[in-house]
Amino acid sequence: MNLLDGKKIAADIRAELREEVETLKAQGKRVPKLAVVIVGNNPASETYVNNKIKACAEVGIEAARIAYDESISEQTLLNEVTKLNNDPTIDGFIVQLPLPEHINESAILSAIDYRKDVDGLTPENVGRTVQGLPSLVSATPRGIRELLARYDIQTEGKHVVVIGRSNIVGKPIAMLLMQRPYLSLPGMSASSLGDATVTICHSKTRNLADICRTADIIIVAAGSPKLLTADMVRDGVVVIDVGINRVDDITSPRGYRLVGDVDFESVAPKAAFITPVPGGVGPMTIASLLQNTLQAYHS
Ligand code: BQF
Repeated sequence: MNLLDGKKIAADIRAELREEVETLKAQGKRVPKLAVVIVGNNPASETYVNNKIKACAEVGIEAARIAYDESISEQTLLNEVTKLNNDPTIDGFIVQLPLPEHINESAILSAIDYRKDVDGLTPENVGRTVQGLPSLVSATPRGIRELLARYDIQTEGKHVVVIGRSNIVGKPIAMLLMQRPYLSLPGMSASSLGDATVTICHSKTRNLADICRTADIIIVAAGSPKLLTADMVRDGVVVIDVGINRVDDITSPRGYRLVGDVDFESVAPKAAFITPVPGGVGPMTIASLLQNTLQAYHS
């Protein structure tokens, strides 16, 4: 078993981005700037936003945190989006998800100018990604691609099973890995990835275990601890665990610990490569957000 060390690869990417930003500065150009909009006080969201702002600081990207109370109206949030769309000092921005129940997430996402949509979630960017056109790709799928590429894991002709059908992870990673590689996107070191045969599974899929046992690569993004167990995988499988679940743990200082969607202990011995949680896909997601911010700056 080999670990796919997202923590290390993400640090490598941040170092590369830092060089790029240093070069811009040395050329007397302005520094890229990201804005992060956060609504309410979900503790997990606070942590994620802090991770993003800290990563910006490390690479020299300017970051603005724009916080709103839980009670903000959809219209006020739409106005904030319009303001950021029209602010020439902002290269890219994200609206941290999930949003409170009373706000229509898709209305907010659709209002974001696709050129500043560094989360890659607007209909424009999703459509362009599906068509293999230059686009800002959703950060987690971009990170997964980057991780596979940097470990020289090929996908041509491979059977990739994706568990989870979200707009943020499941759907876009399936599209990207199925794509013809010559249609792949600029700024990605992942140009050889693609050409996979992809099966997308979800909570209503029958015979999930049988399908998984035919997979060369399994990407689990279901949000369910220990969903993938050893009996569901064959020897030599590559496993990408996108799950970030908090489980109670009285021995941990915070009272919880993070686990993925994979029963790591039983699956890892059978896997050729596997991502840990924490330290796998999560840090790659943050690094990809920074890459997207540089991409938006240059376009
Ligand atoms: C790590 C996210 C679910 C819903 C909304 C590093 C992150 C997580 C883990 C992180 C996530 C998950 C983010 C680790 C951002 C990834 O060391 O393993 C970083 O900050 N993430 C998010 O912004 O929104 C989410 C998961």
